[in-house]
Amino acid sequence: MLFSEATGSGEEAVNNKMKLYSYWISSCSYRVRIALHLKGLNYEYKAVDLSKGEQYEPEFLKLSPTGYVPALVDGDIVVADSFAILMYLEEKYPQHPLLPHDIQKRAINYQAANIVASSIQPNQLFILRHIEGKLPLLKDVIEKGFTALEKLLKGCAGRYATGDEIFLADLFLAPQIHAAITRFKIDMTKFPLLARLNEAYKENPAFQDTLPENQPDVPSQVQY
Ligand SMILES: N[C@@H](CCC(=O)N[C@@H](CS)C(=O)NCC(=O)O)C(=O)O
Repeated sequence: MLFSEATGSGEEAVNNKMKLYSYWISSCSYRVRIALHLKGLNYEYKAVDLSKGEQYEPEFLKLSPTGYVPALVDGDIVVADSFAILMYLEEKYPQHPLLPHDIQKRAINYQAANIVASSIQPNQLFILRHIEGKLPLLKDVIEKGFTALEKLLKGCAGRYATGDEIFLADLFLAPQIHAAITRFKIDMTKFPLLARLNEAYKENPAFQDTLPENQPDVPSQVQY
């Protein structure tokens, strides 16, 4: 079998379970893991080892045409791309809504999510390899995005990004802040609001159980 499985339950139960194709350190996968946890959805963890190139296997490309994780299989439905998966989960499983009712807050959630996904993140391996050794450049991009997020969220943050409940923005922020600290050694004292949100994430199991280092495919020696 190509992708390693992380559940030991009976075969029938496993077959009926949603499957999440994920990689431990992938922040796009981490977002989806948080949503599944918040919505109380059980899933089978299918590890796609990006370091071994498993994302290029034809079997995986059938699920994710770009060859990127995450991908979700829910019965007959296959969805790839974290944003699409989150929207799918939101519509199919409305428990613990990922978007607030208030239209302005909804818009801020979309904006914060997209700042992370489009303005900060170059997660594709070919880009990362291309700019290897240019850590200061990556740090600048992250810090520019974080500066924008601090401004955006200043008026509306509560315990979480847009109030006292966890919404979409938090699902994008927590993995990005985690990566900024562990992989890019960003000094978070420059971003007090984001640092405070990160403290709240640290106290919440939806963010902790789904951390990269708590995934079944984490290597024995964690190296960020
Ligand atoms: N827009 C996609 C981006 C997914 C993405 O960049 N995934 C990265 C890991 S976070 C990946 O699979 N990289 C594998 C590669 O570049 O070969 C999403 O949000 O899911």
